[in-house]
Amino acid sequence: MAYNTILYEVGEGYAAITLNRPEKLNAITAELHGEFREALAHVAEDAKIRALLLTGAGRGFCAGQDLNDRATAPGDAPRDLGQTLDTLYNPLIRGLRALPKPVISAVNGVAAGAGANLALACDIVLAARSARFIQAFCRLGLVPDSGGTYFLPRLAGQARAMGLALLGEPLLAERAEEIGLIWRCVDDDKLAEEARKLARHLATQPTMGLALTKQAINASWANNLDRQLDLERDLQRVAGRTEDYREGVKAFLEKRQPNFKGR
Ligand code: LHQ
Repeated sequence: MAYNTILYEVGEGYAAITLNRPEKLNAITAELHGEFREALAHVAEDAKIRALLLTGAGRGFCAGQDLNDRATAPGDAPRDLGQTLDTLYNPLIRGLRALPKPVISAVNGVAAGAGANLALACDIVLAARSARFIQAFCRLGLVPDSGGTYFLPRLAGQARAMGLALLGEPLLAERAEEIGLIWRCVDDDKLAEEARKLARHLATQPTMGLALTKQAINASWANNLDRQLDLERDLQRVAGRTEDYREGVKAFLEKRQPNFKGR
């Protein structure tokens, strides 16, 4: 598929979406939103795609909203940013969280504003050692969006969430790993291969089981233990009916590697 602002590639069981406005550090425009949405719909629909990899072209991952789209002349009525979130950013974040396939972000460089939180919305976040995360919203008088106020305190704790959001200082990838904001930081020249390796691996795994696991872990934030135990019961019931569960047990008993089909 040919797009203007993203690259979309499919191979070895996974799809890769590369934000592709490198001269603007992959800042997000309305066009990019539209193309991303379309690509995500393909990923969701195609059963042969069993994992998604998200990364950026060039030296940045994503610098958030393209601020050129947001310039206003004196006397202009203020833009309704709530509507922008309702129609563009929130559906994107919800779409990634709800995608019944694992999503990896490979943060190849700076991730700022909505770009940082887009990365954090993914299930597994890998980052290049030179990458940095910036909650740039406070520099503009804005509130962290795209899930920032949800992810930051949950992943890194209240004190760090407040510091990051109120100060807007860059957080280096190594430190992001140390404080549990991301899964792993790797050397810059290893990022692309590590990310593809992970995507290839996840694409061979029991996709339904992974999707249900993702659902359960994401739901846990809003549940007490009782409700979570009930949810685990319900989801395990579904997982226990998959072909992959049957294959997993059979392969174990036959002392061989399982051949999961994602069903
Ligand atoms: C950019 C951008 C950018 C346009 C770099 N836009 N061109 C907001 C409003 C509406 C609704 C929804 O939600 C949001 C959420 C948000 O995302 S608000 C936060 C928006 N992002 C930012 O405030 C980050 C702005 N960028 C920066 O602070 C720096 O560019 C960072 C720290 C990311 C990188 O710094 P450098 O490595 O020094 O690169 P640079 O600043 O030289 O940028 C390279 C080019 O990219 C440059 O263009 P130029 O034509 O001069 O070479 C920048 O203007 C352009 N660029 N971010 N968001």
